[in-house]
Amino acid sequence: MKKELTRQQYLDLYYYMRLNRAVEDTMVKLFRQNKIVGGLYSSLGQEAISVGTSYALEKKDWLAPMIRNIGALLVKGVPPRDIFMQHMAKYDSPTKGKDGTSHFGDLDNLHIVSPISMLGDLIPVMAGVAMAGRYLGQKIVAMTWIGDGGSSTGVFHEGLNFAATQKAPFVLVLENNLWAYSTPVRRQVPLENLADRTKAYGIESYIVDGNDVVAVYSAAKEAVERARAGEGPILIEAKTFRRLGHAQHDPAEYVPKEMRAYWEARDPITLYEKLLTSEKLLDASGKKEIEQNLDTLLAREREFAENSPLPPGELAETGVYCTGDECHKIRAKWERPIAEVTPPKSSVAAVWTIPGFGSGKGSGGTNAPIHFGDTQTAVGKPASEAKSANDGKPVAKVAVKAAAKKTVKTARASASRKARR
Ligand SMILES: Cc1ncc(C[n+]2csc(CCOP(=O)(O)OP(=O)(O)O)c2C)c(N)n1
Ligand SMILES: [Mg+2]
Repeated sequence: MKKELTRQQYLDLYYYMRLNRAVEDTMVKLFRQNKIVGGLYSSLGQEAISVGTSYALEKKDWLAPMIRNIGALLVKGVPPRDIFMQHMAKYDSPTKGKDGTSHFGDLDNLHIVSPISMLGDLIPVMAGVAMAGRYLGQKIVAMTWIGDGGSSTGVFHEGLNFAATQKAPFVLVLENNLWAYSTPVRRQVPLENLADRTKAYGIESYIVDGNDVVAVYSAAKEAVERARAGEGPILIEAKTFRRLGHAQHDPAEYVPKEMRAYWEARDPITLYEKLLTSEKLLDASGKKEIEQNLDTLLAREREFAENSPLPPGELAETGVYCTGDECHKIRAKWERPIAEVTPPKSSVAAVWTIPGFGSGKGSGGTNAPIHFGDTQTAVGKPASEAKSANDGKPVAKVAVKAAAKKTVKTARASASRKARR
């Protein structure tokens, strides 16, 4: 499964892991200065997972991060200042100061769906994004992450089963860091490998060392290619360890010292530096140059974030609820004829068919009082122009008229019943 990487790819993986760690280190400082307004979570020791998996995606692909996936945001192109400002609830932040953690996305440019706090809920959402991409013929892959704890939620199972039956081009990364808050994984799942859960959905899975960025990237690249080729969803279980507490407030004294020591000796960045040095891809001066670039970048980004104002009080009520077009436009657009994206032409095979389905006939052979969507009918004409086979009248109007006739009849019948009493 090991893929040959170019020199640039090796160095990119290193740069993004270092950037991931440096951004989070900066935020710890900001937190201790009381400048972070919400909770602060850490991906210390898990950087290889966020970076290695998201680096396997193409620009057009979609991702939805969870709390320990700042590395994936950076790889996708989110500038560090946005992450700082978001956590400081500044007015120039992606949510204009409405949120104090990482709940932001970018649907238009970077193709990032905002995190959802309810664990597991991003799975059906991203399965849906993957399916939407397929309907539109975009050949995209959607990716999200889940923890060992989150993999025991109902929606994890529902979502993965749904994605599997739909053969959605979707990659789910299960970060098994051995702890869900203070619960060790062994006390909540009777499995050694959480990847075994996929057997229940008939889908493929990989198990990787989550502290080996090349192994993570290679597995992710293969999974993304297979999902894109129409093989359906794939789960990657990355074995790792949560080095700090659940969030800044949690000293995690419940974690055995030997366990922590074992994993601290397997720091993904230190391990990768050793590999890059032995492969002659990085030397002391190259490392120094990267460190200086990161220092300069982060000093600039932090300064920008600190100088951004807090949101003006009078805007507290705005942007809370969707107000229609001035909030966001719904731009549903069929880029391919419906016939091409529904069985038998779509990549999801029809397992059964109903004769006449989609022709406007009900199962009894009469006109069905339904049509397909408001934009197009099954034959590609706007619904308002669709003619029923019988009398040439628009299908929807026939249904309305028939219903109106029935109401009149019922009203007459009850009036005559009343008169008889
Ligand atoms: C459905 C749901 N239940 C509980 C929580 C509260 N909660 C947030 S994070 C967390 C622990 C998650 O552990 P895990 O999935 O292993 O992720 P990790 O924190 O280790 O990255 C819990 C219980 C939640 N957000 N959503
Ligand atoms: Mg966990």
